[in-house]
Amino acid sequence: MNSEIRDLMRKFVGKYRSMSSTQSICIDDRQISRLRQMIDDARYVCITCHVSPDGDAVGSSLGLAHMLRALGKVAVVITPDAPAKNLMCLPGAQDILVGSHHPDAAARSFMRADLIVCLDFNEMRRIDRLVPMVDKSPAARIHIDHHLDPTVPADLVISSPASSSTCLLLFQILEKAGLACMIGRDSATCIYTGMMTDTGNFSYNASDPDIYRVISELLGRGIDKDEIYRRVWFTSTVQRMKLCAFAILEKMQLYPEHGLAIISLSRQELIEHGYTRGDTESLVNQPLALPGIVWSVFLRQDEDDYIKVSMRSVGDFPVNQVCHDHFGGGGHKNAAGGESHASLEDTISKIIGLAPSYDSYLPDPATPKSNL
Ligand SMILES: [Mn+2]
Repeated sequence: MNSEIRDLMRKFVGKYRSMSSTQSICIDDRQISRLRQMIDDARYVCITCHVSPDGDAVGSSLGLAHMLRALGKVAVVITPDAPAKNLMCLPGAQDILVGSHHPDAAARSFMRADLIVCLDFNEMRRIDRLVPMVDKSPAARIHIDHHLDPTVPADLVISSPASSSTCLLLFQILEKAGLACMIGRDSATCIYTGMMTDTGNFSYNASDPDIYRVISELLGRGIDKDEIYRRVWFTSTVQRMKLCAFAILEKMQLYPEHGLAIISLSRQELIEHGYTRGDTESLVNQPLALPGIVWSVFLRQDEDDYIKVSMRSVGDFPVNQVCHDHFGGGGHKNAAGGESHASLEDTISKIIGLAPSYDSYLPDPATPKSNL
């Protein structure tokens, strides 16, 4: 090979190698050895995650539990309330101790634990009824999460808001701690689930090349990724399909001048359609498929005086700012949430009223983005 070509190749490989490492997280080596020490010292580990646990919360909790059991530890996953039905197919999901169903057993378990691992939440109030139980426990505590502004009190905090999922972060941490060899098929299945659900099946927040290296590691452990997708993600019920169809057909309001779409569902409408938790999951993303819509709002009236506000956006539109400034919430630039205690009508009027003040974030139609 002549030297000119060799130089060119070196340059090319160097360029892409440096690009690929830009988003990979940096975890402090001291944190990793502390984590390893805490795991080695523990015999009875409780793992907990946020209320209304999603794929990432359940996936990371079960993924870690399987790994710890392979190490010979007792590992108990305790969730504040029951996970959505589609997650119950995950290996070990049937053994989850649900705090709302078995509060006494949950409290006893936390008291017995010598280590508690808190996964996928940034504030204690996110574990709802489990807060006093965890607070009372004498166990050492590890907190691993990817949400912004973590405030969970713990002996070891590993926070990485740049990570697309807690599951991805967990795998990278276990790998660094020399424990990847203890991750078997069941653990890998659970970890893959959270990586998949938190990125909409790798359709957003999924440009970190390390995601795909980790997927390849998980595939190597025998996971059936297509089956996980089908069972966990691409599964529905007649009620859910009809509710989402109704929401889009009858309840979607478009304000193209502000790049805005609003979908709202009242308490009454939810009841009429036999709503169960998880049925409106990812509905908020749908309007973003429309040309010119960069900001999507979904309002769900869970109680007469409580509306769950969810927002998604594309590009530079900062929905975390909208949620923070007006709905007592926050999140990421393109995915955020908050709440409203006004009526549904008043909440919609409020959003329409504040929309013009965010027009400066709309993409400039005179300078359309270049093609891919
Ligand atoms: Mn998550």
